[in-house]
Amino acid sequence: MPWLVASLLVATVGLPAAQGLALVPAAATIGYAHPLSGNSSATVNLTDAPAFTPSSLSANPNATLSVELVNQGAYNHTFTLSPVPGLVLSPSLSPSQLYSFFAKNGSLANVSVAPGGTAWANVTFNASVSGDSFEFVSVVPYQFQSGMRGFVNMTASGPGVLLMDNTTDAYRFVPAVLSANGTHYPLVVDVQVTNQGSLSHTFTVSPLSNYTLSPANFTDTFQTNAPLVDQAINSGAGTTAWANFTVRAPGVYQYVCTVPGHFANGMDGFLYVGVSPPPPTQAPSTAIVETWVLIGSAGLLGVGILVAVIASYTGRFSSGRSGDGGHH
Ligand SMILES: [Cu+2]
Repeated sequence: MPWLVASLLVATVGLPAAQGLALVPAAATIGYAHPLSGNSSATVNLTDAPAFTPSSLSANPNATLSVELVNQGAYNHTFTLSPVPGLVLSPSLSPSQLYSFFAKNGSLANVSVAPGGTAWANVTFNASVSGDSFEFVSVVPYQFQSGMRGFVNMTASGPGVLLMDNTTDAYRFVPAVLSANGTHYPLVVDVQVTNQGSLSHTFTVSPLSNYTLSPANFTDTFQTNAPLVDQAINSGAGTTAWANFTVRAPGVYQYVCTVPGHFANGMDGFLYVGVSPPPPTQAPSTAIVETWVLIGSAGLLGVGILVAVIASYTGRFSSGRSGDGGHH
């Protein structure tokens, strides 16, 4: 499972402690972790031309590409994937030089397919390879040299961290605790915010980590320190907007609704980035939950709170490449 890759883990726990959430069903207060499903598959024919058909594949960072390899020829072929992003192997490399390259650098996949046979290569790409390409070749002598090569092109826009939050006319975010993790910073975070009520709201993230805003000071604070994102959520139940922003460092970032009066009524929450959320606290009493349901917001109980996946663009920074394919 790609999401088990260490660098891609997302914290899964988290309940608001004292966020005035007595009216919110307990289950809806948890930001559950859940990876984007960016996995993909493709079938590649290996022929005696010799060639890969197709020779160009695309795949998503932070996801697994499964390649079905079908040998349509009468000779052995291999699907050997270079681990070096952006590198184009010179066709003038001799068979022994090609072997030396893979002996030195290893490979992301190295599958030999007998004539008439079928095999699979499953490759999980790190989140940091957004926009990169990786060359695959057949290392059977003189096949690469005769043109048996291709490329896996990574989609340029990584999925980022995907969270979902909902705004309600009870002046609440549900959940009011979100968590995400990444080993590389800056970390790109996407939060899908859905309006469960009828009023307009905003999803506005403080740029100050480990700092608690108050309804009295947040306006001044945001004038001095621009929010990481100030996403309007238009009126109308079901309206959805994406808040896309970048978090520079781990920490706890408060988010609020800036519509006058909403924050003062309790409309705020906390995003834990690379920091463990507080342990679960006692859930609201059943009676309160039932009351909540009865007043007409049963739909909230079905709110699947998705959270998270991953991605950071960082590998690209450390590898010195310019930032192609920026975040949407
Ligand atoms: Cu609001």
